Amino acid sequence: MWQEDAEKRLDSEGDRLKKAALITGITGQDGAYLARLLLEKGYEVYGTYRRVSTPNFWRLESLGIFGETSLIPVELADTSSIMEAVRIANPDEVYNLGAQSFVEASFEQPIATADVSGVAVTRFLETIRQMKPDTRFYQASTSEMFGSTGNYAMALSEKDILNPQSPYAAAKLYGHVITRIYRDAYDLYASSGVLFNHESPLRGLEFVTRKISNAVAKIKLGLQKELVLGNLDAKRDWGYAPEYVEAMWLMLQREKPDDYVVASGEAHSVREFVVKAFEIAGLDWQNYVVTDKRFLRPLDVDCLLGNPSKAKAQLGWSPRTRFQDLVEIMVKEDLRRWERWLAGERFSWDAPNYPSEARILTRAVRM
Ligand code: NAP
Ligand code: F7E
Repeated sequence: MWQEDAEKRLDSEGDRLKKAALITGITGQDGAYLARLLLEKGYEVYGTYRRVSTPNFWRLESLGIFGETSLIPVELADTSSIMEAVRIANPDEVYNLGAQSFVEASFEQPIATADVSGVAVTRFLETIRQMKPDTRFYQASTSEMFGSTGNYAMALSEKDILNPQSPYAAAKLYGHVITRIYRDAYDLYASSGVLFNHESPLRGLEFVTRKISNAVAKIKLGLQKELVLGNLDAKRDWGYAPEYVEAMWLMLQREKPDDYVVASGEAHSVREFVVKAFEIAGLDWQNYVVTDKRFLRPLDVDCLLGNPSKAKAQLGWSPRTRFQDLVEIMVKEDLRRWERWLAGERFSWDAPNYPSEARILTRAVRM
């Protein structure tokens, strides 16, 4: 099957008709938006998902692209499954978005996080180096690598010091550095995007923005009574995820690989997000929000503010959706979902029902 896939991308002269991209973590927020973008650009899109008892394809379904991509089971802790994915997809571009991405969970599972979010980057780079060294590689690095600066006004750029404060950020720093090392040592085309927080209605419910927008919608509709949060003073530079995946693609279209900060250039506190979200629903946040130290982290980054000047100058990328609009998009979408749920509609994530046209490529299919 995978050989047929590779052949379909060749014309009669043996030249490529379509570029192929392999996205790890296609079931996550960024993976789903990036898959849609690359499909729109005419790519053959392969995505990796985890083999679990109930796979998680709701984001692909909600973007209407579930049957449009080829899905390959990959466990990032397992080198052989990564090699198999590269063999199947034979990619021109790899976007390594798969990771244990929740900072709080990294304090509970530091070793698994180090493996999946850190060491797995070397598994990929080494696979590419040995199997397909002309592949362009994107690594999902993060603003968390900067850690706290103690200076709320400091907009961080590619040149600033990296000082991680969580097992997640430490794992990502390893992935960031090893990407640069493979670029310099083996002349691989490997770029890292140092992305600041980016959110959307497809954000996981454990992250603070979606936790807030979902709670506001449920409170408004009488389905929830209160919202329990941790550190309301933390500040983040929040942007809109569909715009951030454009920057990933732009990075791999440059002549030479490099690292880029991608950010909105504005920082707001969790409290500001809360106030705005409740305001959009016509509610006073003070009647519903409580704090609990359960949601405080052993170490938290107090403020992250990014300076995307290099991405603007070299990639021609700029953020378009401002903070107020982002909050509105998220609250309105969660309100719409819960209204539909109250009207009796059930979603794919309530009762998975995957369309039969989905092309799930397994070892068995390849035989
Ligand atoms: P996400 O929604 O948490 O998605 C993570 C993806 O990784 C999911 O598809 C997940 O699969 C997959 N994954 C996790 N563990 C895996 C494993 N052991 N083997 C195979 N796949 C595994 O994250 P996101 O927000 O889209 O972020 C994408 C990437 O950018 C991540 O690497 C993240 O660390 C990084 N990043 C994110 C932000 C942000 O603000 N969103 C900012 C900077 C960097 P399941 O669906 O099965 O869980
Ligand atoms: O927390 C505070 C929390 O979990 C943001 C990931 O995508 O972006 C994300 O990491 C802030 C923190 O995102 C709650 O303490 C308060 O200060 O939404 P978050 P994050 O940790 O910034 C970076 C760039 C990534 O790379 C990561 O993969 O909000 N906060 N109360 C809370 N956070 C959560 N989750 N839940 C609360 O109740």
